[in-house]
Amino acid sequence: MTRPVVIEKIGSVLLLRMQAPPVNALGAQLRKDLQEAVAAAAADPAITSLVVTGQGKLFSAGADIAEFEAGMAKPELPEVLDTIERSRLPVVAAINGSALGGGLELALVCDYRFAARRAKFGLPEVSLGIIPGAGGTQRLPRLIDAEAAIAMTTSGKPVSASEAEAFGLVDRVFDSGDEAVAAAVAHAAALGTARRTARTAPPPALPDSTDFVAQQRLAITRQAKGRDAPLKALESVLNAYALPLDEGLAREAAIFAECNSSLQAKALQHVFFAERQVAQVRGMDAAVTAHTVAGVAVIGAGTMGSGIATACLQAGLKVTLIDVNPGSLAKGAQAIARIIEGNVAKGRIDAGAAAATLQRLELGDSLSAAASADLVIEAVVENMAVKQKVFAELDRIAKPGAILATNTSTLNVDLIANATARPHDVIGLHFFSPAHVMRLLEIVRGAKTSDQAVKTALDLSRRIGKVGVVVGVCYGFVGNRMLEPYARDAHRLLLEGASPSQLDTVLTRFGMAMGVLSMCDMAGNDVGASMRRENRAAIAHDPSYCRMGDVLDARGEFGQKAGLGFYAYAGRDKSERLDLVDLIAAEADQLGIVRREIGDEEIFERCLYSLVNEGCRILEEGIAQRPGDIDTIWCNGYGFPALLGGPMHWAEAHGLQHIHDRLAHWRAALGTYGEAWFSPAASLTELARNRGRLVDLFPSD
Ligand code: T1G
Repeated sequence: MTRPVVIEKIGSVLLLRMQAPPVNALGAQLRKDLQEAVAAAAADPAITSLVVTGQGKLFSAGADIAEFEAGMAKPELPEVLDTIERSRLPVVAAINGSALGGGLELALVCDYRFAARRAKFGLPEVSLGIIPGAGGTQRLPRLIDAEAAIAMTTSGKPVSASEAEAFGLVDRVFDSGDEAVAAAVAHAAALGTARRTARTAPPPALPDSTDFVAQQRLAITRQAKGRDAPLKALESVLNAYALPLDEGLAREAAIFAECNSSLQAKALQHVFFAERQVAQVRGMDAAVTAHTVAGVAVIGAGTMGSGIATACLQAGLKVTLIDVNPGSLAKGAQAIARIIEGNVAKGRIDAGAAAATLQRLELGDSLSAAASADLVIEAVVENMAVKQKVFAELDRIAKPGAILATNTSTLNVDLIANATARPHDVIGLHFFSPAHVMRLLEIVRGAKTSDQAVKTALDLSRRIGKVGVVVGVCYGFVGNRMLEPYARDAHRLLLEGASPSQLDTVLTRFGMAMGVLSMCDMAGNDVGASMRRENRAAIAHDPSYCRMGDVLDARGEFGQKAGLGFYAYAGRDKSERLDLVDLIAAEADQLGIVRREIGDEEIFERCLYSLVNEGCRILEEGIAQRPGDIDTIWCNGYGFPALLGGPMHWAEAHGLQHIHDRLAHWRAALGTYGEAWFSPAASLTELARNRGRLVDLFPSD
């Protein structure tokens, strides 16, 4: 077994190379080997200095997050770093790639930091609900100015090697990791015995301005959006300016432990691993290779089509945007150019890169332009007959082996696939609007979809910067299927007496990025109505089903794009509609629904417990592989707070039994409507009865 630390003696310098693929996480064995190597070197008079570096694309991604839940084995990272910092041997860090979290903290106990230009430097701990726990909040302020130290620690955002050099965090930058290692060894060999660490640095000072701290706290509170860790990180960093190093380190360790035992940390760490686990697809041949995708054809130049084309272009792919309507094609091409040129204005890319990106875009006014594409993504109107016609045509035109994908958001992918003679090459790629921004991609595996098509879709999603989650075929797949009961009950509560702002306020106060009725107005009440028309059979038994959405659609009040929907819109300003109450009351009267005072708790329970209940059904049917997949979908596509870990993780923490009992309560309390929609899922009933956990029924691996 390869040791995670490879030791090489170069003259009087000992080169310690961390080798723990894929990210040199500072796991138990690596920590132990590092500590032993440093102690042994310090005891060897022939060794005068050390160089530490990483093997592979990263220096180190920090502590092994998988150890947090179980508790860290000895020696813990702070102890190992203390050994290095107190050793008689000066150390040069040769930072071959990104140094994140504990990886940066390791570099901070070294005397010099030589970096490769590609390296990034960050303390992302706050995005895991914790703070740096191995000295980052105490040693960084002793090296760089307060503003930069506070920004890095409380935002979690990484900085580039050139920024780090400008801050004084890095001493020299090299074009490659190997150059950094060679220079580090040469520099280390020339070093005397004096150490240059946080222990020898003068105590740091805050800027003179009296309200510096208050301003920082205000800005961080605003950015934190309910997360506790950024303010905890600030509290710890400020100790660096008030306490001696060892006291500051002790306080940091205490704050770290407090954060790490919090619900927020458990939720955010769950989301971290859930997002990475989605790539493991059960039952898929592990040896299958993806189809090579160099050229993509996108059918339909509307909002979704041009967004999808932009996402592919920005990832370096050649794209042919196709639309039989010349006006739509021109509009789509303009929309793409606007986004790409907008990135130049925002300083994200330079003009040259923008021009090169747009040069990879071709336009086509007939499906035949898709003939040479490796992947075709259809984004035409959400109508089964239209999609089947397009796929039958594509079947004739597209080259053998090309993957044919549909961007349908609800329709049966198997029925679309059956319009071709190659259903094994057909797959659903459900993007979310705006498609060049939203990270989520639902990959819909049809009954006949091949493993190669699934693998190709997973690789594409990673390539275009998306989180691709493989789901099965049913109405609305995972995301939209769970949105149905959540939105249905919000619409019903309107008829029963709640107001749009009351509803949306309860949900945004809970942490949703947007209230469900504001979401309907943003997506378009016409879109919601046309989806319901396609699904009429399943909802016909309930005349109140999203009634107000259909009424607004019939009145042309589609929402934001029409200036009127559940709210009134003047540009970006949104306001309550006074006339809506009468409209709703009239519909309720027609449906025989008696209006009453609705409490916030009722809204909370009915909307969110319905969401969770549908999630359980989806797991029972195997439409989603594991609860974490549902959490990844809802956190990345529907604005469910990652701070709560996603709907299924949250439900577990909130209490599955309680959710079950309250659903049963509403089933009884809401008469026929309750009977129709509030029956607890079988798995929820079972888990409530035996006080089980979701993973008992739906294992994560
Ligand atoms: N611990 C354990 N596993 C990790 C890991 C980590 N720190 N980082 C990545 N992995 C796994 C990941 O689960 C995946 O596994 C594989 O590595 C590749 O990752 C004391 C307490 C480094 C930018 O927050 O941001 O230090 O799915 O798919 O897209 O103060 O991973 O293959 O089985 O993400 O190239 C702070 C977290 C820790 C960095 C690479 N560090 N990692 O991205 O690959 S807390 C972080 C990342 C800490 C100290 C504290 C990214 C990456 P699998 P990947 P990638």
